[in-house]
Formats: sequence, C-alpha cells, structure tokens
Amino acid sequence: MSATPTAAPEPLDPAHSGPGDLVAGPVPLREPAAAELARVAARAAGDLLAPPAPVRLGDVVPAPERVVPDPTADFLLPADAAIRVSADPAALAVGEQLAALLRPATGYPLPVTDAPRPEPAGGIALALGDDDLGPEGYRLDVTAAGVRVGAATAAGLFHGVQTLRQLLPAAVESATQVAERWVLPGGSITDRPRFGYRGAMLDVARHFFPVEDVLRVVDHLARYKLNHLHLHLTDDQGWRIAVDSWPRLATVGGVGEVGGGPGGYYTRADYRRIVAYAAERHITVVPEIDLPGHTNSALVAYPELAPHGIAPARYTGTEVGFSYVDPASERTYDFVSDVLAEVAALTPGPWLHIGGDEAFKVKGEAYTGFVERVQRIVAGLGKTVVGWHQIAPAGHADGRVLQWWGTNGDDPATAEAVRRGARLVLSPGNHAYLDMKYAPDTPIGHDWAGLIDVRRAYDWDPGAHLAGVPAEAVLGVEAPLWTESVTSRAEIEFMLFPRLPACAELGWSPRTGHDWAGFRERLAAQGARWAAAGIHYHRSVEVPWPATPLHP
Ligand code: TNX
Repeated sequence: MSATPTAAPEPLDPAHSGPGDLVAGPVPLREPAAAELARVAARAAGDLLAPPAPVRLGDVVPAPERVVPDPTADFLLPADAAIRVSADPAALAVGEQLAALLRPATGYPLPVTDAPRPEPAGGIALALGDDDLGPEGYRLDVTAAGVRVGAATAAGLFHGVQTLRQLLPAAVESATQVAERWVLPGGSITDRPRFGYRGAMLDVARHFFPVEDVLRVVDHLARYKLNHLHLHLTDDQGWRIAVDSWPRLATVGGVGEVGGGPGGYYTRADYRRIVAYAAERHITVVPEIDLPGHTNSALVAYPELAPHGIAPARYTGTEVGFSYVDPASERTYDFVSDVLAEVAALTPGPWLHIGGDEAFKVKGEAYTGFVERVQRIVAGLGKTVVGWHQIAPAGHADGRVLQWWGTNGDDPATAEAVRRGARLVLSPGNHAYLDMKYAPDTPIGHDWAGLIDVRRAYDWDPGAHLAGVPAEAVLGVEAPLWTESVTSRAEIEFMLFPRLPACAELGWSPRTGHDWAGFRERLAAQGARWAAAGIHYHRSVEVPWPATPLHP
C-alpha cells in the first residue's frame, strides 16, 4: 500500500521519448517490494471483513455500452438454481465455466443443462441467437424470474458471464463457501466492445514465469474482457520456447534471467497448454520472437548466428540494443524461417509478432531489408505480421500491424505506414506500460516513460492518440508488462491491478462513457473482489477503496 499521495506524473522530456534513449534502470532492491506486497496483502485481507456494499447494475468494469437499472427486479439466486444453456458445445462450455465460478463461494450445485431455447426459470439462462450485438457483444437481463444472457457467439456469452459475476456480491470470488445473500441488481445491460483487439503482454524473457502464473494472467485478462495475450518469448536474457529444429535455443538460451536466476523455457506441450487455456477463455495468444535485436540468448545458444561467429556471454542485466542476428547471413534466414514455422504451427491465432524494436546495430536498409524478408516469411506461413512500430519504414505487407509504444503521440513514419495500409495496436509507453512505476515510491518498475498512476493509465483515447492516424486504422489497445524488475506472480499482479482494468475499459467501453470520476468509483468496488480472489493490487490513493476495519 502506498502511504504517500501519488505524485503527478513527471513531464516527459521530449529528448527522452525516442527508442534510442531508453535506458532500463538497475534492478531495484527486492526487500521493499516484498514488504510492500506483504502490507498490501494484509490490507486486502481486511477488505474481506468490511461490510459488503450492495452492487448496482452499473458497477461493472469495463463500463457496459448501455445500462438500464430496474430496482424492482432484483433477483436472489436460490440454492436450487440451474444453469440452462443453448444446445451448443461452445455455449455449454461457458455454462460450465459459470458454474465453476459460482460453486465454490455459493456452495450451490448449479447443474448445467441444455435446451433449444433456454429460459432462466428461476435460475440462469445462457442463450445463443441474439444476433444483433456483433461477435463479442451480449445482452444481460436480470428480472425477478432469473438472469438471462443472450449473445450471437460463445465469446459474447463468456463476456456476459464476466459481467454477471461482477453483479454478485464480492464474496462470490471466494474459493471457499460464504454465507451470503446472492442477489443480482435488476435491469438490463446491452454491451459490445469498441475495439476488436484488447490485449496485455507478458515478458517471460527478462524473468521466466511458470505456466501456472501465465494461466493466472489469462484469468485476469478474461475477467476484464481482454481477448489477446501477447507473450514476449525471447530476449537477450532468455529464450523461452522450445524449437525442435534448433534445440539449443531453449536448453542453452533458456538458462538464466535478469539478476542471475535460473530462467527456464516452455516445452511445446507447455505452450500448447497456455494457448488452449486462453482459447477456452476466448483469448488469442500472440507469440513474439523479437528480431533482429534482443537476440543475445539465441547467440549464446548458436554462435554461428553471431556476427563473426563468436558466442557472446550470457546476459543478466537490463540494457537494451546491443545484440543482433546478422542480416547479411543466409544462415540467419534459415534460423528465422525454422523458428517462425514451428511457432506458427503451435499457434492457432492469426498473428506472429516479430519484434523489431531497438535493433540499434542494424541500421537503414540492412534493417528494412531484414524486416521485409521476415514479413514475407510470416506471410508464407499464412500468418499476419505484427511488429513494434520501429518496423514502420519497412515496405508494406498485407494486413500488417504496428504496435505503437512511443510517448509523444506524433510519429510521421508510423502515420505514413498507416497510409500505406498498416493497422495499429496502441501501447503508448506513457499510458499503457504496466512496468512503469505508479508513483516515486513504488517499490518496483521503471520511470523512463514517466510515472503512470491509475488516472494516467485511464485518461487517453486510443481512437485519437496518434497524429495522422484515423480511428479506423486502430485495431485496439494492449498493456505491456516488461519484467526486468518483476520477479513473481504477486509482483505481476501488483503492476497489473488496478491499471490493467483501466486499459481494458479503454479497449471495450464507448468513448462517450469515458469518465474518470465514475471509473474510480467502479474500480474501488473491484478491490474487494481482488481481495476475495487473493489478487495482489496497488491500493492507489487516487481510488476511494472502501474503508477497512483497523482491528479485523
Ligand atoms: C523498451 S518497448 C523495450 C523493452 C524494455 C522496456 C522497458 C519496447 C518495444 N522495448 O525492451 O523491456 O522498454 O520498459
């Protein structure tokens, strides 16, 4: 918990807004982080004991498109309620997911059954066939007769279930049974996303995280209706994905991480498990193989890829921009083709992210020529290429997506690439970067893009952020978590909460509903849910968290 008021973000020095100026700081001391996280956990445990406030229909993050409360139509979920679902395997899977969410805290059996036209009948209905709300939209009605969620797709039903979950008392997040009146506020919600791409990135290269931690991050994304998980799988400090044709990448390149820890890598089975778990939650995995820079771990494993064929030392620091694979060597393209082919084959989603950032030693035409050739390799694999916005000067490739991470909202090269047909995912470093500190006293994180408190994470408009880029070119938003200073699941959560929900709301909710005053109130109500679910979070002073008892 931060006891000091959050400082206003430092003004950005334009001289430090370019990629060439990035200097990742030294890894902060571990002790204060552990102490702060322990305080947060103790405080959060107190939230569980605070008297629960009744949930209002509009208390949902991200804010729904339309909310019409009906205070006369609250619904008390009875112990014998059933979940009735359209007779469709994907819809039934959502019904089972809802039951699994509700059973631990309620202790109710909540049988899941199917029907051609499911009706609530005193319980919950999940109905396919409401076709007017698009591929991810849903309608949710709470009446005295029960709850009905309708959607055109299983993804829409799944998002509706996340809303339903937030309409129940916070204790529904408890892993053990709680004596509670499971009341939902009456009325209707109609909802659909503003952008089709809503994501978060986890850097598993700077620090390696076990599969279970990644699955938990997937759960966090799902809760806030995010639909893409970008995995930064390779960097100077470690290569985290097994590649059969170049086995030493993982077995040798996967050893180590920032600060000298053991590191690790995902086997093909591990990666498939992450992809499948995400897919069950309607989340697409976007794998990133960062090229041509950020490749020290690959060069350690295969010195033949290194300029002059000399293996560099392992790297456990936090500087960037020193390593590269040789764009003039044909062996480099064998490596890139083999790796991307294997990763593409393991990945059902349409995207392959090729990095492209901070390749300071590969300049001009050597760089653009490399990127263009890699773009062709990706197209040949039937995937759509994504790259950090540094790839903008390279020639256009069909459908290509640039991920903007700059800090000043004006980049002629990116605007020009958009004119040539590129689309954008927005991750502005000074708003969306989850590795930035909240405040000067935040125990972990960077500040090269400024401090990012919750308001700064929330107060920007993805549709009008970059000069010369029309809203139609914007696919959506993504909040990246780089992990130079982030070493554990608790620290991941501390950096994600409450800023990930802020970014999620920018991606999902209509621009017209954007309202910091309302958002901070709705966010405050989420705190008790995170506490009940055992999620660490930063108790930002900007958010009016409910009071907690001093002596629980
Ligand atoms: C810049 S943003 C990087 C990463 C660092 C990050 C630290 C980008 C594409 N590259 O290599 O981890 O800053 O904030």
